[in-house]
Amino acid sequence: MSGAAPGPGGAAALAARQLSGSWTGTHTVPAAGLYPHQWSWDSAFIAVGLRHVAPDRAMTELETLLAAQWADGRVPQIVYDLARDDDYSPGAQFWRSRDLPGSPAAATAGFVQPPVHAWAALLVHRAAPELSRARGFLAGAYPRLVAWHEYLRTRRDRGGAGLAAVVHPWESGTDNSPLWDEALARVPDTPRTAIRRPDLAHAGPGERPGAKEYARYYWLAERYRDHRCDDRDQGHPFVLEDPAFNALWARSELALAEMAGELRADPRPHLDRAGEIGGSLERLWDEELGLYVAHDVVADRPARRATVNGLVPLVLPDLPRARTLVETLRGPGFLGAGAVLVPSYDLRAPDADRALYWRGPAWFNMTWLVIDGLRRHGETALAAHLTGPFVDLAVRGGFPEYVDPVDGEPHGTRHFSWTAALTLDLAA
Ligand code: 9YW
Repeated sequence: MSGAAPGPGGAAALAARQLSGSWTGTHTVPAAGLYPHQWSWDSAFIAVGLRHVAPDRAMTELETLLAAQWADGRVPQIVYDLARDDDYSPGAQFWRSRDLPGSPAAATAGFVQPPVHAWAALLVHRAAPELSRARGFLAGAYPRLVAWHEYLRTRRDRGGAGLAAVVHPWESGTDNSPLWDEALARVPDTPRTAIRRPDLAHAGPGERPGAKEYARYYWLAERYRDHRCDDRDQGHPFVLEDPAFNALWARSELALAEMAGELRADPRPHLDRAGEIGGSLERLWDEELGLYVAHDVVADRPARRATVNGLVPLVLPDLPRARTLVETLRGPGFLGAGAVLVPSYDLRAPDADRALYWRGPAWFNMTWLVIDGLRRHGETALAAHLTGPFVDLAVRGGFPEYVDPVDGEPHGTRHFSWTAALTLDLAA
């Protein structure tokens, strides 16, 4: 990497400008071109950054997403902009969500993404409490967020252990993570839908999942859609408990407790729930790897891969495993491998690839979560050690989607909104 990076003030200004360019009036696109709609967990991270410069937009961002909530409480993975339906696949035509009972007026995907929203909403509220109160932001968001978490509790505890399961790799937000390999291998690669890959116009094939993976992604999405997205399909072949998804759920449950206090509602059910999810996470602990792994509910066995998903539980306070997680983070598979940001996958693994999507590159949202967790557990020096390269590589790379964790080379699309938003958060 060459060239001088601007100072922190410059980084924040560039990030803010980047986000303004991707604002549609109701939400921010993750990246014009590659991702032209509204994505669920992207909007949460984007709101976290926007709160510093445009809290009104941060509130609108989350309100737009929550307005697309389904009657069963799910907050959808994608809210489609119908004017752009050909630009991303699978699109609104694939899901035909509006044909399903209980779907919102907006056209959406049937899947969900990690529940970071309550945490984000609380941060947004705190950044501008007067605006938030005047607008009724929390009062409007809280019941919707409670319903979202209820959906996870009542419809997604497929393993019966108090954890929410994902039914597709896309739901984890970490699409081709090695955590999903074994389970995905039992999914047929014979979808009926013709697969289009508009993504390959915006990122190289060596930076995106392959054709075989896409075939399986589509087959699995068809199966879920054809069962009316109702979560009752006992034969669904892909049901996994992800440590990152569940840790974020618990962290968001703690945020709901704070919101409840603010709204004079009872925080205790949320605190209890957060404690229960945190307790259930124990089931995902892997002593030998020194981090959390996923659990394959269908095969009833762990998916034993060392990924950044297994470090994300650091965001939880009172985590008995925090010290071991920090050691693993410092260890030879992650920062000890010469990485300056947190790799998505243990770099010693024979199939790790520092350019390939969720199989090695560092993603800015995951590093931001780890930084938050490090601060929470008093590891401020290590948090600061990650923050410098975070801002530097984000700005130098033109807010890339992900980077080589060792040499910082940018990969995927540029002008990626959560990279800009979280840069804004760290540089603000
Ligand atoms: C895709 C929008 C989404 C993120 C996911 C990321 C990617 C979509 O982009 O998925 O086409 O693969 O994996 O986490 O929400 O930014």
